[in-house]
Amino acid sequence: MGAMMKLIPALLVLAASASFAAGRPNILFILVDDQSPFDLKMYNPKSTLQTPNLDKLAAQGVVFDGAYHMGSSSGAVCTPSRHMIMSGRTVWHLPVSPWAAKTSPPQLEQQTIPAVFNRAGYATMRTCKQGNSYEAANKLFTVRKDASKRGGTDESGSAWHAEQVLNYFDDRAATKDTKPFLIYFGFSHPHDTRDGKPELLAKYGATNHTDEANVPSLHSLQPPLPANYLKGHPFDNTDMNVRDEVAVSGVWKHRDEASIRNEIGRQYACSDNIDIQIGRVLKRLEESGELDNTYIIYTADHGIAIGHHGLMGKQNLYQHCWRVPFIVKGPGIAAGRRVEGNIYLLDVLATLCDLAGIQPPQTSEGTSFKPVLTGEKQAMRDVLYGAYAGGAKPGMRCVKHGDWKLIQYESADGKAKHTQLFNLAENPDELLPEHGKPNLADDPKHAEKLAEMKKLLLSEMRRLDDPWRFADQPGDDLPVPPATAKKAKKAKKK
Ligand SMILES: [Ca+2]
Repeated sequence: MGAMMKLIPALLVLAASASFAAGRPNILFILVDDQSPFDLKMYNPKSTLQTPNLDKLAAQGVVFDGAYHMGSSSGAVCTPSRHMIMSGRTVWHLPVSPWAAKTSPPQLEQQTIPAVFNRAGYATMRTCKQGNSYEAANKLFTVRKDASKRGGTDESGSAWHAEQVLNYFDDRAATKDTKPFLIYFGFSHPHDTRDGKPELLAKYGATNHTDEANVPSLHSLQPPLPANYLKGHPFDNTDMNVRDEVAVSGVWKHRDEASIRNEIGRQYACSDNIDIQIGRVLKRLEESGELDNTYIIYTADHGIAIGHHGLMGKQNLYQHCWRVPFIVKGPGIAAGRRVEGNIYLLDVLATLCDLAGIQPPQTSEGTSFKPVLTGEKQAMRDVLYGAYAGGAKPGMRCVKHGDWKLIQYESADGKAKHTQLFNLAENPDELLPEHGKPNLADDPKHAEKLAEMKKLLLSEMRRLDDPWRFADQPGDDLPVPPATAKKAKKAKKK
């Protein structure tokens, strides 16, 4: 009996490693457009958004508290984020970055998720929105069903993307395709315009508000205001007039309680529908018998403000925008785990390769976080860096180390200049002096910590080839960066 008891854990470990080593698992990568982790109850107990399918996925897998996108050189934050996911390149080494000709290898698309998995013998399929993405990579998926679907009906909304995946499963069954699959299951929502389905809007007390001259009505079912809500952002953050801050249909420049709560209600209606659609696809996967051999990853390209800190868009580096939701379930991953992780979206390619037993391309700069999935590690790195340079330059930068986070803002003309220091353990909502919470950067007691974090930020900026420096940093003899690549510049700020 005693020996048997001792054997059981060893057998479990063997079984777990055997399923990891089984090889050629399927991959279902689910990407939503513009979702803050704080929209989800698993990250924010006060959220009223219902996501039973994601909750189930989380209970069966691992939830990451520290998953981040690395930033953006343009207002179209989606575009670099999706390039980083596809290629595993860091933010200043993308084909859409300044100095791309020097820092991004030629034909990088041949080293992206679809190209790598096609070569490895996978069947690759993609459905997602059109535009603000990585077109050269997107078109390499063997099956591609892209369209922007942000309407309030099944045909014009999120159900359409699920249909494409379900149709693909039908085709696989009909042709008896036995190749492992990699499906990039993207949605166009909850990105604005947040036209929810009527029954889901009603659930969250929201309307598809279209009248810029007036504000919607308050409703008891509308989600509450976020804890860090403000009627306006208290200082110039270097990009206060970007499209998302002034022109999002349903809110525009309004920041009153009803406009914000209604818009969060619309966001939740869209995210609720996404959850329903994910449920349909997972059910089919289970019926086909392929669920247990499939890694399922759920995440967003970046977060979104919608009233947090008086902001609407994703063009800032507060946690609601820099952080992303991240859930993984699959063979060999113990159920119900919660980890810090400290991963970037650009680690996805290296990780998928690791899980599938494929050599990652040399161009990938990401790190496989499989050790976090297996439970060997709690986190992949200590220091995290974020950048936003879509408005005035250098723009915004942040660095996080443990509970401490520094955000620095600066415009070259000197109009914007601000430094924030947060301890996220005691101030997780990043409350500001306007909320009654002092800025630790102004507190002499934290001068040493501030200096330490500034030093870390500079070292990350150097390590990652950030093409700009702040006035209080060494210039490092950097030339003035060229304008962001034409492709990103022309793209709508979505
Ligand atoms: Ca997006």
